[in-house]
Amino acid sequence: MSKLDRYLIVLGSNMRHHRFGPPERVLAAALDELDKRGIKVKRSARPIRSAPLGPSLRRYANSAALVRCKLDPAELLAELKSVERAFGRRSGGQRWGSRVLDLDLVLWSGGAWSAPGLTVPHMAFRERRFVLGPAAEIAGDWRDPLSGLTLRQLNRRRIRLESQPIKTSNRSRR
Ligand code: A4P
Ligand code: MG
Repeated sequence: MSKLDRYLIVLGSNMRHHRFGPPERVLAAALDELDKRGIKVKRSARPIRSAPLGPSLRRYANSAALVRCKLDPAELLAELKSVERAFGRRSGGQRWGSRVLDLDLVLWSGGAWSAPGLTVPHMAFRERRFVLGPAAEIAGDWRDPLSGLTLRQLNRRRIRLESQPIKTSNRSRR
């Protein structure tokens, strides 16, 4: 039997789907679709609502899932993109514009992967509340291979940084 790889995927949606309804339902339907395609969902986080990062005006629903499958990271990304398309996501348009479904590959049990069009760990995941919150909920002990920190530690550090008062120098005060 071939060994299954483990992945942490982060899901986002900030548009209704004509059949599934509001963003939270879109995320639940996307998890069902992954399962049907042999990407077995072992755990999933409660969806959170988050303010949009970037130009979009609509709030997001975000979640994270721990999955197992036989695919390597490039094959899994191709499958994630196929699911996005099946949910009506169109390519092109404004960067970070509204989307019915976004599936990002954040961590892989094999460590780091770098190829044109795919970088794992996901480049921006360490700074994002809507990634670290759900990710730490389901996989707090998973260690980021680059920083050596667990998802729980990265999430705590992010909360600490965000709760620090903004320092202003005397000169810039008016
Ligand atoms: N790509 C490279 N590495 C990866 C990876 N690890 N996982 C490439 C997924 N994709 C990866 O992604 C653009 C290209 O990144 C892909 O073609 C893939 O080859 P995309 O999903 O087509 O487009 P995108 O999502 O708009 O681009 P980008 O820059 O990856 O955006 P992000 O980082 O996904 O952020 N605000 C809130 N509150 N919640 C959100 O979920 N998401 C975004 C998009 C912006 N603001 C948000 C949220
Ligand atoms: Mg994406």
